[in-house]
Amino acid sequence: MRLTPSLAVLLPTLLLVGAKVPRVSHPGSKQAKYLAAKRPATTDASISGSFTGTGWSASAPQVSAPYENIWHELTNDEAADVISFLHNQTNLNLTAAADAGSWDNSILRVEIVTPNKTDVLPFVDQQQQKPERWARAAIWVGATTEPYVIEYQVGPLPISDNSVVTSLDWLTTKGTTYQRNYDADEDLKSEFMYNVSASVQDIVTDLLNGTASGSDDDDLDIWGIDPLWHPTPDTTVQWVTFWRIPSSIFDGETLMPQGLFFEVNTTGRDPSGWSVIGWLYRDVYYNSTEAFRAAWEAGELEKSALNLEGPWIGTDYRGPTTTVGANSTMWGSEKAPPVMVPPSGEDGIRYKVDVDNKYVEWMDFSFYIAFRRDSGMRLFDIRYRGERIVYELGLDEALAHYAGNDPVQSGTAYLDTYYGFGPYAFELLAGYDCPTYSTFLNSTFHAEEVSTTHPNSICLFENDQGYLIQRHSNDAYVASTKNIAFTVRSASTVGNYDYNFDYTFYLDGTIEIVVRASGYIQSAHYYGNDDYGYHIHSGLSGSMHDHVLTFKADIDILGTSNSFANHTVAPVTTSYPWSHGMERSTMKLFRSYIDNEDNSKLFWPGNAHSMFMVVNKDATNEFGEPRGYRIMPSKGSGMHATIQNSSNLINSMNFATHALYVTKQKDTEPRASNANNDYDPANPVVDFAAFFDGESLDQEDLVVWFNLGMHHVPHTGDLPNTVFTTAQGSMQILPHNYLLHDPSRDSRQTVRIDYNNSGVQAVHTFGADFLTGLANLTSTVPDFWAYRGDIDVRKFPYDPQHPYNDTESIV
Ligand SMILES: [Cu+2]
Repeated sequence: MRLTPSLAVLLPTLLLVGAKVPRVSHPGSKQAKYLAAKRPATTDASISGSFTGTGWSASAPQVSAPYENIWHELTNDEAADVISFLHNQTNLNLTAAADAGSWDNSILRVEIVTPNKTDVLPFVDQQQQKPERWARAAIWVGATTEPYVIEYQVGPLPISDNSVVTSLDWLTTKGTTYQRNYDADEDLKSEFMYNVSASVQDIVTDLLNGTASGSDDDDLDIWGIDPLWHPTPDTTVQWVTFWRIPSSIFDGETLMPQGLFFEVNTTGRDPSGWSVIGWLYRDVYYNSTEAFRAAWEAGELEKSALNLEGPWIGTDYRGPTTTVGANSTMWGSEKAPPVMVPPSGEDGIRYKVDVDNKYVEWMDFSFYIAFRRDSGMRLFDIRYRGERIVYELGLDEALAHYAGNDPVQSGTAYLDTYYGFGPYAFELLAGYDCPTYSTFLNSTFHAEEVSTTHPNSICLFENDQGYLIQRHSNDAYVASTKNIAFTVRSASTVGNYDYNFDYTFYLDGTIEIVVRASGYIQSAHYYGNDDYGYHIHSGLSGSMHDHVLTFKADIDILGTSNSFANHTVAPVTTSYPWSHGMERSTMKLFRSYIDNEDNSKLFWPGNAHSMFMVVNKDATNEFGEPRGYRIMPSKGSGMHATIQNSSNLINSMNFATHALYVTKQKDTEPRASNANNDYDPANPVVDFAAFFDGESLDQEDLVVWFNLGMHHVPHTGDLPNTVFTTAQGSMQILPHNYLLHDPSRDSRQTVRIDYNNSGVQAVHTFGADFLTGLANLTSTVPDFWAYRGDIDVRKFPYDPQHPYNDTESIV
């Protein structure tokens, strides 16, 4: 997603010097973010419990994890040690990140190397040696005419005489983590573009009624395509356009494109060699600034409608008087809506948490939570009734590929792990993002030698799904079972867009993965682009784009020897011994396996007529059916990218060509992409296509990769923000002949009422407790003033006496 200037202001420590980062922040958009100073709370804190430094423990009963969370992100102390150790490696010639310029070498980020599955399972399952803990470090190498990013691994941890800095190339498909950075001098490029704008300031003023000069007084911003283009391997070009900078708190810059574009050649690191290639206005291309100026001076340029700031970009309540279209009838909307009420006290909480190990138990499920800078929250070792069913579950990449008749929309294809989901997983707002009675956990990432903690950025809660999981009735009884589910949630605001991630566990053994999108769309200036979206405001097109979010689901069914079954229902014409020789048109179930990676790039079949399952052929149930877990779209129909062979991403979107994939698990293929791919998409560090090399999938350790998302063609209902109700997709992983009956029968939250014409004869509640007493509704009102933002801890130079000397807050 586009990172807007005002967001960049929120996270100054993320502006990695010299790295490819959000375009230069504009001072004009800064001031509004600091309006909300701390004030006294309007209510008492509604969350009981205490802030422990590792998480908000709420009142959840404690449990001790069966083993330590070996996937846990680096602690602040580990990060400090790794950074210090790297600085001791004189051959790296590192400059402290706080002092580094684009021609220095510096540490971009440090993170844990997720331990190899083949090392973890002997430790977890057979109490063998614990896997060594290693860090990975992304180093920005700027002191060269061909700057690059490279990753190393550092360890083992804790740092000792045995620790080394060594190659991480084994985690790539390219054979090296080396990745060229063609956008190293971004600040200079911005300055160059402002100078280009200044050279035609009279035209910009006339057409756009604004100024983009890089000064505090600007009302226009300049940015464009992502990633950059290379018409030849040795050249770098980029199209940019003008955007209006909001003056209010609402950072809706991506709703205000102005319709004037220019292309620059920014090859090399010497700005004196950079040049303007051409201009575009109202679909007319001018091959030089002089040609563009001549057309303007000749009066040939008709003015387009501008996208100007107004209440329409704000998300505040507007009231019925400003409602466009039919009159609003939201009678009573000022009244508090129904709320979920927390069970009273610790006794009412039905899950257990080991906060330090981010380990959770709910009903028949247990799992560990980990967090990554690139991809955010992940779950490990998900067990159901004591058996592992998913070893790893998490996001791997998020693609947002745009299209348009203008070069900026056509050239936009965000790979969001480049920006990272971790840095933008801000604190969740209790009572809104999650129920006030949730348990909240923190997340931490380490970038630019600063450790940032987002308190309360992961929440855990149980809630009633609002519909039953089971019911049946007749003229003698009614039986119903409540559909209570448990959700782990985080949300990341990656620039203009907000992604909400849910992992929800159900009483029938199902796990649901849900992604929802909200926030500001990136729009296009409206001119001649009816084939690329709808006309949604005076000068605005809702620029069409595909969201494809790739998830990894390493499913293990009763061990790691598994197969991938395809059971298809299909029409047949057949006769039977009893059909007197007559053929009947009917259907059958056809069973097969996808037994090789040559055939394991899959689409969801039309009419959903195939069932895909990970099964264990050697673990059949007593009826001879292999036990397994099925994977199937829940909300939406699954997803893959419309665009194939993307001109923008080239070899870096091979995870988005199909709806789902199955591969043999390899320690060297832990992720479908790499955050550094975006630096040079033609030469990705990890090319997902390379995972498919004809290996057997028959009773092997399998990984399923699936895509969620949507074909997003924004309409007027996306203004001012896209809404979660429709912008969502989900996948279910559900038991399939896994147990011998529906396991939700084992929940006591079931009632059976026997009745006849005389009335109720018996009520069966199966030992379930019922709420008593009065609900404390005040406790459901969130303490808005308790919102704390993030905590940065500079690690180099590290001063343990003043660990919070670099604290930044987002409020
Ligand atoms: Cu969208």
